[in-house]
Amino acid sequence: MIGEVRLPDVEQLAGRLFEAAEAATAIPRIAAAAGLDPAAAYAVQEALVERRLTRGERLVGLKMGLTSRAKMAQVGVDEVIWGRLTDAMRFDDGGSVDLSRYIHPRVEPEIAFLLSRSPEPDEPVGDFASAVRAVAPALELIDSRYEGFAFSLPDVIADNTSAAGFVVGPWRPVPAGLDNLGVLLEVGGRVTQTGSTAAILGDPRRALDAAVRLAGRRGARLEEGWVVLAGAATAAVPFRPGDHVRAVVEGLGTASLRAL
Ligand code: OOG
Ligand code: MG
Repeated sequence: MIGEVRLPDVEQLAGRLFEAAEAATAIPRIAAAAGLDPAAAYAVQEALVERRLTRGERLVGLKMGLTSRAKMAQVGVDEVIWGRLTDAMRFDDGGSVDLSRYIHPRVEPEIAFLLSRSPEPDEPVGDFASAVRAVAPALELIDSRYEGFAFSLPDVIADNTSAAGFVVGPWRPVPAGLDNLGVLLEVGGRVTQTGSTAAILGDPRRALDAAVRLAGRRGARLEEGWVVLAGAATAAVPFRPGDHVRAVVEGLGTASLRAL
């Protein structure tokens, strides 16, 4: 047993979420009926991502979620969460993505960190000069597998925190300060969201600390060469065919993606 859920249910729930993503078809929320608590929901997430690994995908990083008030308010969940990123989710900067593979995709601006080594599970890496090789502006494509893009905390954890895709802009050395950089999200050259890296737990470096600590608590270790997304500083916006989106982070540059 994990929480209220029998182990076989973890696999069954992971299977439902996996099929929903494969078929690009939303499903009803699962957590309340299955009695999922956050711990059991992380077990479902692990089993869900395991299905991707079984078909040949590779883990390439972690994403933090709900690290800003703007995001918490948008989805009505106010706890920091994390999910797993695989190589198949990554798109080239300036590239394009076929949106018919998704249910109700949204995009949001992110900050990405590139790990230069594997931090110890409880190590504070907030000063992180020794653990981070580079930083980059990034975009995340999120796509809840639940109807109406609506979920509880355990629902969204089980659904790999809505992870669907990401783009990393040019890497650059970590600047002295990361805690007050302007963030813009542009769609078709028009600014649709504005924010600051200060919105991300006060400083996006705290998101990295949280990644190490929260993932470590579930037995997941961050690896050298992995990408860590710090969580969006602004609300996400719908991503529609024909849209060209760009994240602009002051002093770091841009990352862009086109929707087909
Ligand atoms: C959950 C994922 C949150 C972020 O950056 O805060 C997230 C969602 O909004 O569906 O990726
Ligand atoms: Mg995100």
